[in-house]
Amino acid sequence: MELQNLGHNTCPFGFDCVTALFAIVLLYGAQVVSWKNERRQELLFLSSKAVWNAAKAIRGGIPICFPQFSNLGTLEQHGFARNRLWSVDNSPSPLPPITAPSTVDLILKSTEDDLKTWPHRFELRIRISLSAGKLIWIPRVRNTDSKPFSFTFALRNYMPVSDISEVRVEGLETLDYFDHLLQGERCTEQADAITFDGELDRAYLSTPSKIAIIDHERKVTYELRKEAMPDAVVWNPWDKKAKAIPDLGDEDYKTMLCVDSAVIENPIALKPCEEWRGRQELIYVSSSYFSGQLDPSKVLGYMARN
Ligand code: TA6
Repeated sequence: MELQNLGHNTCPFGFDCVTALFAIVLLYGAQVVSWKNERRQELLFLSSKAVWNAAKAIRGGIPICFPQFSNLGTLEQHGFARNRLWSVDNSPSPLPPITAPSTVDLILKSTEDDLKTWPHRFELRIRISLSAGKLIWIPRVRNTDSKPFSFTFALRNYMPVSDISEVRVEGLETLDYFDHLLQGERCTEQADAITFDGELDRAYLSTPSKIAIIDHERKVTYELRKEAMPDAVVWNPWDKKAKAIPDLGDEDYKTMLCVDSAVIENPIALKPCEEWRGRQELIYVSSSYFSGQLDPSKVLGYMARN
C-alpha cells in the first residue's frame, strides 16, 4: 500500500525542504518499509539481508511491537503484532474518516489462536499518514475483553545513518535507563549526548517528547516526537551481535540505528472497553545545520517551541 503526499514546506531554521513523496506500508505487520523524499532517497533503513516471508518481521522500516516489548514470558520477542496480517480499518472512530491518499487505517484483532498465547481480546488500530515532510503514527489499543489487561508497546524505528560513529542522539541526557547489556540494570545517562563506539541496547525512561538523531556525515537530523509513549529504546548491535543476527548484514550495523518510541517501564493497563492512544511523528530534516552554523542545543530549542 503506497501513501502519497506532495508538498513544499519550511523545515526548522527556515531551511526549505520538500516533503517526502511516498511511503510503503505492508498489511503484514502494518509495517512501514519505505519512506522516500523527492530525490527518491530512502529515509528508512532496511537490512541488506531482510527476509520477506511471513516467518518473522522484516528487519527494517518501522515494525510495531505489541503486546510486549521484550523477550520475557511465552510470547515471541517483541510480541506477535508485527508478524500478523492486518486489515484495512473501516471504522476508525473516534478518529475522523480518511480524506486523503496520504493516510491509511489498519486494524489487528485478537484471534482464537492469539488467545492461546495471550488470553486477552483486543483491537489494535494504527493510523499512518504522510504529512508536511513527516510520517505520523497514531496507535490505539482497545480492550474488547471482559477483564482488564496490561501491555507494553514500541514503534521500532530503523533509521539509516551514514556512519554510526558520527551519529549523536540528543534529548536523553541525565535520564535513567535499563541497560540490556547489563541484564537490564537501571543506570543513569552521564553524557550530554549519546554517541556510538560499540553495542548499545538501552531503554531510556520518562524521556522528553522530542528526541534528535543527528547524522553529521549526511548533514541530516531525524526528529522523533512522541505522545503517551514515555520511554525510548536506543539500539545498535555493533559488529559481534550483527554477525549473530541472520537477517542483518554483517556490516549493516555501521549504517543503522534504532531509536524507538516505547512504553516499557510502566505497562499500559486497560479496563474492559477502555482505549489507549499514542502518537509518533518522524521528521526528516536535511540542512546545512552541521556546517557549524547552529548549536545542536538549538535543535532541541526549536523542537521545544514547535
Ligand atoms: O533493543 C532491544 C532488542 O531486544 C535487542 O536486544 C535486540 O535483540 C533487538 O531488540 C532484536 O530485535 P528483533 O527485531 O530482532 O526482535
